[in-house]
Amino acid sequence: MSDSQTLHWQALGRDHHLPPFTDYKALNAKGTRIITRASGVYLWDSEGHKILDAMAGLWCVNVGYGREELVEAAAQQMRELPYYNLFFQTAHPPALALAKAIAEIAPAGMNHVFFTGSGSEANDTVLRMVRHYWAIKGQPSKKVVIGRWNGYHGSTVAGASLGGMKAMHGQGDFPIPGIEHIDQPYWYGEGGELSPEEFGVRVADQLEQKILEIGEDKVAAFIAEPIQGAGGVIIPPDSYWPRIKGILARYDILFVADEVICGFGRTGEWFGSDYYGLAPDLMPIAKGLTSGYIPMGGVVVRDEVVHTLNEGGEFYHGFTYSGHPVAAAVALENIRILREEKIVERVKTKTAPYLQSRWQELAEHPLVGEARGVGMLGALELVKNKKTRERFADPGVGMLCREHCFRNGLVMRAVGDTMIVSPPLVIAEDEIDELIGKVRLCLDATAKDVLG
Ligand code: PXG
Repeated sequence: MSDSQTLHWQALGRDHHLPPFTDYKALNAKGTRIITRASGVYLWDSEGHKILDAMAGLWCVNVGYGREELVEAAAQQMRELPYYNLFFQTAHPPALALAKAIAEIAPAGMNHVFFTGSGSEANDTVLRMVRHYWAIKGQPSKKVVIGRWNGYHGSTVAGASLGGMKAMHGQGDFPIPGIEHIDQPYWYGEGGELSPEEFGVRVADQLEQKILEIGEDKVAAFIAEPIQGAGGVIIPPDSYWPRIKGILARYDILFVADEVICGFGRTGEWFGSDYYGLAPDLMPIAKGLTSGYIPMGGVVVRDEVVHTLNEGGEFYHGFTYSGHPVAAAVALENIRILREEKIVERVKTKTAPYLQSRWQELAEHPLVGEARGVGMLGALELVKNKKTRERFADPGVGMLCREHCFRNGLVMRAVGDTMIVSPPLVIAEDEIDELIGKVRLCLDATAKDVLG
């Protein structure tokens, strides 16, 4: 493809498009990168560069790019029934079959799904549903949802509020009332002199303190990602989830495990809740549900909650595209592929252990303070001083590294100075070798820039 074609698209972007999570002025000064096609774990840009996509798009292309079966499932469903809705006592086969398929892979006792168009809509549904639930149970004052600082639950009003991204909160007075936050279990960044185990207990105990401070009679739910994704692949210390589980057992509040990233095999189990042995009441899902081929989300709901909802009259909530038949057909086919090709098992027994052992080799690099990972998730902390965990004063080291990644044909995401990967679950061992080789190249180039 010619450079002039790229310039043409960049001009269209500048003249007509407002992209998400973007500094418009900064982007317009240099022009956007145009991705034109993809296959397997690779992308190609408009200049013909081949790029290893170590982020699976945005943590979503679990079965990899170019799966014809998903294309066929969509085309077939479009011919048969391109749209109908699930409102007002109607339904269609793909949504019903998908709800059953999800119930089969979800943790025990979670047998119903409310469909949405995205992960953000799933979390808006969570807020609506938990408040409705407590009202039905005669406790309408139980409204407050406790989230965590630096958690990510989407970008709608409820999503941004449940999340704990302070920069997002700063743009327009969020969180909305009725949402509170506790600290994240980010030992490397915030653990100070405590051991990871001590720190895990300390931040988990904040949940109990918060419940007592607000009053149990006012708390509806606690929401958390099993592993924080957008926050920087924050893997809690081993002490964290058992301690949280103990607290949840003592108080009558709902637990929401946001599985938008961890779900559908990312950790080597079907859900992050399986990986940590959690028993959530609600699980928002999206991304890997369709491997990103088409937008879809949902909330998987525990039987006890459903029993209560059944007694509550009409739930005044839903979206035009809740359970869209084409999206449902694609999701069903995606789940069939994950199951029949035993992709989740392969991640658990073969490719994740391989990725994680090779990822640990990167801890030796002079720039890397910590290399951590679970399943098909990995993070590297870039630091000035490995011993003291001191960061670089200039906050752009992660972005610098990211630029080197693009130059070397690799998509790796920077969250501040934390570099993260979340490759397609189908990545093969030789592609993992290529990934590690490229990450090393980029770390070397970054080190040259900042360490001299
Ligand atoms: N929950 C979690 C845990 C997520 O990661 C959402 C909800 C919202 O889903 P939708 O489909 O509404 O985007 C997400 C989304 C990033 C990045 O930069 C992460 C997400 C979205 C966009 C960018 O890491 N996660």
